[in-house]
Amino acid sequence: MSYSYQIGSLEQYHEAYRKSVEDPEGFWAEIARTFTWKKPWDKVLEWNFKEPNVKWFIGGQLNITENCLDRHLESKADQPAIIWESNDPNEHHRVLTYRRLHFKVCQFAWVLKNNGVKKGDRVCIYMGMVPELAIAVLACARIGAIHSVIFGGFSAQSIADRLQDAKAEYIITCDGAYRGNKTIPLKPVIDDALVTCPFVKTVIVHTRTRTPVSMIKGRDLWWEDEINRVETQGNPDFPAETMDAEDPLFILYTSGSTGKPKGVVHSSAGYMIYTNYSFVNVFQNKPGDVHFCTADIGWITGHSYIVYGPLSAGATSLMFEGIPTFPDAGRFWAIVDKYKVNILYTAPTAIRSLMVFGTDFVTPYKLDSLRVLGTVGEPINEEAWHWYDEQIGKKRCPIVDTWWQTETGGILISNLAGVTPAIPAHATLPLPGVQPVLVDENGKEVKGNGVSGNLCIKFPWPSIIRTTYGDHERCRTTYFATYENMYFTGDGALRDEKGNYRITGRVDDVLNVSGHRIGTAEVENAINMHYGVVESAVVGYPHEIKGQGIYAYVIYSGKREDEELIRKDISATVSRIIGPIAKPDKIQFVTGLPKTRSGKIMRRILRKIAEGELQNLGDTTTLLDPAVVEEIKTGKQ
Ligand code: 6R9
Repeated sequence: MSYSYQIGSLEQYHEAYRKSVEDPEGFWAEIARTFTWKKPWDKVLEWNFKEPNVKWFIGGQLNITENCLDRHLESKADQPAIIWESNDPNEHHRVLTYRRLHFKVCQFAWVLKNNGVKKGDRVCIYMGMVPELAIAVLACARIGAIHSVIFGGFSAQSIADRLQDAKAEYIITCDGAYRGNKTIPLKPVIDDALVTCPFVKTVIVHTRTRTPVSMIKGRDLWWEDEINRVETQGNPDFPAETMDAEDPLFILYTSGSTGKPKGVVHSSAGYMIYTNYSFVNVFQNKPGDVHFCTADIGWITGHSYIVYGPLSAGATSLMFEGIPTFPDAGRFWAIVDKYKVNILYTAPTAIRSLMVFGTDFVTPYKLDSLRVLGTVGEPINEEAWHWYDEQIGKKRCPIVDTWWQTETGGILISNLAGVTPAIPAHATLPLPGVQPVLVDENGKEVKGNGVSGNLCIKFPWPSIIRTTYGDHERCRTTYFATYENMYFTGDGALRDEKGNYRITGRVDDVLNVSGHRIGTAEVENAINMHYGVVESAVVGYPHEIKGQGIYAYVIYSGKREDEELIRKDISATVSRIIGPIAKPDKIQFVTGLPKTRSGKIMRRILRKIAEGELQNLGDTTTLLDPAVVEEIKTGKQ
């Protein structure tokens, strides 16, 4: 399949962009027509950002898995859909052709049906990076159930919060997962979560590590037994459920500036079309390419650019179970050579962590199959950009710096590989269909070039967030109420003289640690749960590898005979409440926090101290007690 809407030149980009702004409905309808629909749409778009209410392809019916699987069976049945590389390089890899993946997804859709899962039910998926994770996701979509994948690094408490919020009655998990030289328990974490979630009816457990797990009669089932049951039923094809274009496809929880993570809801048709369109154009995928996105499917990047984007485009997606430094820091490059990877998509934090090991781990590999490199998740610093360009791309592979968010579903601002110019550390230009604007603090649009402001989008694109699960008002206030008639991203940006965007990072209280979004309020809540903690304030600070590190100021009431031990205790509490990804990098004990007279913590000051900018703290006269600042400065970690 070649894609009629793949942009091949700078002129074509400008032409597509112009059309997408002048006639968005005509533009997206032309692309949407190339997909498989059960019933065509009546109207392309209806929207307002006030409520908000955005609907694309109204009246259309489809199933995303027919577009990701069935429609490729005629010409690509034997082409690899998913290539899976295990954590252990000596363990046999697996290849699932489109025929095989279709078969497996249908089989597991039967398993879900046999266990009572129906259209609209929420199914929580907590698994390692095994092919069965992709199979489970697609089987949910086939049956019309709403999947909610939770990253394997979240704690039992975080899982319980999400299960309760989504009212999910079904869980798919693994006994455990392999990551580097560790075996991570998964089912035991689910067991802990279920203590407070008695409404969960069924847990299906896939065997990966075969570590001992408890299996409760009447609730827990082995994946393999359930597949055997389907096999004895004769394995018929599973007819894909008819979904309305706007039926929810999945929920994915993400952090915001308030304490509780939000369940971002994406639609069936708009999400499919936009992830496909952005995949095809940003990475310039060609038939036969091997696309390696190193993200975990527990994050939006994995949803959009391991599963739905590549598969809807009939591409080959490489899925990797392990970590970049096991068995050594050359693992990514070994995988590139082993499978002749053409497109590599990873995060700046991974690049920085590998740079530290030097080029000894790169030089043994040819890397000559690579054609396109990509980055995502956080701003990339120029040093990492150049290392990636020189050492990995050998200066012959365009780097796409892709800016987007869980809420946007797909890449919104990025250069298109080899088609539009790359600029180090710049996401550059919006994709067709995306209308970014910069606004000042008063909400006024900053026009022209060579300016900066808060990044908003003023027109809907097909994969825009539809709601936050169970709380539409929260969606409105978080994204659509800050500036009238605009979607507010939470990021700041610069627009250079030529109109290229450079994303500077979050302007709200959201941290980006190793490309993972973590709310400061979430971490504070967890720290405050620790015995002896009176109050805390969390800020980010520049971290060489992680991009941002977590710095916590803690007022502790108990005795602090062994401060190091208490720090470890507090970290253990955060790990228990949120998960290891949210553990503070630094904890400083203080006796007070800088507060305004109205009781608000002055984070600006705490941020400066954490950054080591002790001289330049700005105005502290409005503080209730300016003396605490001196104390905090002296005790800086
Ligand atoms: C896809 C993803 C979203 C936040 C976003 C921004 C940051 C992502 C970026 C980038 C600079 C890039 N971000 N890509 N910043 N340049 N190319 O990461 O989604 O986990 O929701 O995070 O990540 O701050 O607002 P998500």
